[in-house]
Amino acid sequence: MAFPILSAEEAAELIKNDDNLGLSGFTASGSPKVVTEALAAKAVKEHEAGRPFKVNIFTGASTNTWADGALARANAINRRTPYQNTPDLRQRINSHDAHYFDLHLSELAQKFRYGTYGELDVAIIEVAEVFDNGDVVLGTGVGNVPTYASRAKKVILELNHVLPDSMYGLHDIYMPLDPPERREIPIYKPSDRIGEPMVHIDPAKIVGVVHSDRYDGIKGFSELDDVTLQIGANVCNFLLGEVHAGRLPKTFLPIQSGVGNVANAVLFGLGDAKELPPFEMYTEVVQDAVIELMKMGRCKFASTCSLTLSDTKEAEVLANLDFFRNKVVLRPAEISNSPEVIRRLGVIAMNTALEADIFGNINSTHVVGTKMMNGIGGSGDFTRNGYLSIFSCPSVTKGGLISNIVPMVSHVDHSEHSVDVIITDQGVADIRGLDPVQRAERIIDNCANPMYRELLHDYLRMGKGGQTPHTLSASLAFHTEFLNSGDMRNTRW
Ligand code: 0RQ
Repeated sequence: MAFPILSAEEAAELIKNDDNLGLSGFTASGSPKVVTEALAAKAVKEHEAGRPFKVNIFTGASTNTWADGALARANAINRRTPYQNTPDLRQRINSHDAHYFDLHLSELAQKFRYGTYGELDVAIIEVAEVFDNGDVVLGTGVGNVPTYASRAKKVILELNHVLPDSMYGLHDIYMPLDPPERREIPIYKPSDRIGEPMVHIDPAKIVGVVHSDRYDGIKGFSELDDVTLQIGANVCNFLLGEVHAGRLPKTFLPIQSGVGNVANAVLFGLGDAKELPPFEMYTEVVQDAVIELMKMGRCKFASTCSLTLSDTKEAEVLANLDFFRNKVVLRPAEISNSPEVIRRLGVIAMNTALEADIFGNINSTHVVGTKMMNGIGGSGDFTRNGYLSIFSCPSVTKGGLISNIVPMVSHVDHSEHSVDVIITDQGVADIRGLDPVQRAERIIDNCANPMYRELLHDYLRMGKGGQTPHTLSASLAFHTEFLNSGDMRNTRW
């Protein structure tokens, strides 16, 4: 090996207070594991010695308990973007200990290259293999590695021994030129390869290699229940209707599916819906369900930024890469989430809402309008540019205390202009071509839980005109009632 072997602690010593760090990986997969954990321990010691120590963390998406988790527990994160989902970091963000800005995932790499966030001091990159000329084979997630590796002043590699050498060939690494030289990204079908299997890193920048041997640490999903099963069935019926009506080609279009339990359930629904043809995915995360769909022959191919798999599923896939090799390609986030490619391929975008309002606006990020949950992630990249943009969620949460269909969302991530269809366990509201009042009637009748329908209809009737008849003084009454009594059903107009 041409590069020094370092312990995680020695690598952490190379990182200074207020450094900008670029981490590999995407939605936990392929994120660093041991250097960040050692960095958190260093931060604790620095704090105990009365010295400030915080770093700015730029990633592909969320990371893991040894990166975001450990650093947040050590209160060692200053700036953070573009997406996160660890409970400890969530708490730091909501108490303003960590300054998080929520960003469309497709944008971060180019914003870094444009110089928006300053220089990158250190990139910490998990790899499956490293060659003496600086070429590396990445692991289960790509994220923004090509940009971080090219921009960082120093690169620390985590050579993860659970990743087999046969990872070679799964990745398609491509970095677009920046304006005004940018050309089209030449992807015309999900399986097109336009780049190279490895990332080239200037060997002079590689300051050391640290050994690790951990899976990505992603938990399994909640068991499917009646509600999530019904949402999955409703999504499939809707898509089937679109094929029958000729609005979707019989050969189907590539699918994107978001993160979380609801998205996982929707994917399982697609496995059962044998009337729909086998499909391809142009997506950013491949969750456990997709692996099952590939084994069943339902999913023919997935272009993705990461294999976001629970540890048991990750071990299974890594042990059977020959089966998956011609079914998966892993791309950088700015390519997997490229608005240009998503629009060209005609992607069916399927994401999850925390809440939707009766006029079609979506909140995917802020609990009761204030507390950050995870972030917008790639949902905006896909929703705004998809052929068909679908949002799903249960009609109620917390046993009915919260209605996920509300008069006005308490935070807007996706506006009515980008949303085509809303689906809950109650049914489907296809809101294409409807004016705001027509949309509201359809969403209330088809998607709201019966225990909230009358309240929502009354709200709509209360409006005194205008194209979107809100009663501004009452538009957030569901939320204020929940904060007051803990039950939105107590709302009175
Ligand atoms: O909380 O765990 O305490 O019970 O929110 O809800 O129903 O389990 O849903 O796991 O599918 O996640 C939007 C968060 C949904 C996710 C979100 C509470 C609920 C529960 C989770 P508990 P569920 P899921 C691709 C695209 C944004 C990013 C995105 C997400 C918890 O899908 O982060 O789509 N999406 N990226 O009880 C208060 C409400 C609530 C609520 C649910 N209205 N008010 N709490 N909850 N609705 C991937 C990437 O971009 C990387």
